[in-house]
Amino acid sequence: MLELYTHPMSPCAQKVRIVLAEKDLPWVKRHVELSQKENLREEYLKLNPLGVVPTLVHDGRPVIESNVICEYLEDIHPTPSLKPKSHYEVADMRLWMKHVDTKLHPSCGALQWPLVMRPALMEKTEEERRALLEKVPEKPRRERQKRLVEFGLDAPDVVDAVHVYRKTILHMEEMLKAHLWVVSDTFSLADASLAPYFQTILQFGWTEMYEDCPRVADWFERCRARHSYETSVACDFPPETMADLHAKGEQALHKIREHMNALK
Ligand SMILES: N[C@@H](CCC(=O)N[C@@H](CS)C(=O)NCC(=O)O)C(=O)O
Repeated sequence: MLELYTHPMSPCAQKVRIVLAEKDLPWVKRHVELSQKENLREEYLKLNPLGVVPTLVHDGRPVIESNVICEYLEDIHPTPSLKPKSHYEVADMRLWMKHVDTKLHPSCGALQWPLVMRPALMEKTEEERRALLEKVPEKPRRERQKRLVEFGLDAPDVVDAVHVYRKTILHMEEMLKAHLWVVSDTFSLADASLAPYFQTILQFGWTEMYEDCPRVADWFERCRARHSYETSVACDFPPETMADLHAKGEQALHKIREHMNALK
């Protein structure tokens, strides 16, 4: 039995849900309310000491870190395969997954936090907010979240995040000249890892980030057209949620543009 501790807007949980759907694996949803910091509760920290989603529990044993979970699912259910054929392409796939985990993911957090998490935390008293943030286990993440709560879109992390996104998109555009998907002609864990980070761009109405990259636009359309994307990501973004997120994204669009233009 597979259980997944997840949140609909978490891109690293979306990544795992895409992989579960691609492999048509049944799983039980355990919702973790991130805006209420349920991820920092003691019972959850016993499963995932880093206090983040996703966590996969397989027959009672936790597996953490979305990339590790994806490879674990690939290992236990190799068919249909989400690994390219050659060893070189597998290495390339892992490099993309690493890039997503270490660069794109924190960047996505820096863009989402001021618009989504910060308002929820601002409803708490300053004391409650501080106490919650102090509980974040890893120092770099804790400090980043504190900056994003204090400075919102003016935090230095936001400009860096836009630059990471743009450089990633330009790199993908180059790679997609050679093959249909990011590392080869077949959809792999690299595509499953990247796609959710484009949902963030879409939901906030910032698609001009890739409008000069037709191959990336086409790649994302093809990701969205997959059954796995529809049932694991798009289904959690009904029109009223999209409208709300669009409105939030619109407030930030001038900043996103400003940071994109600074790169030109
Ligand atoms: N490297 C981790 C990152 C997990 C992560 O940052 N998850 C976010 C949601 S996408 C989270 O749970 N954030 C809660 C928090 O930071 O308080 C993974 O890939 O699983």
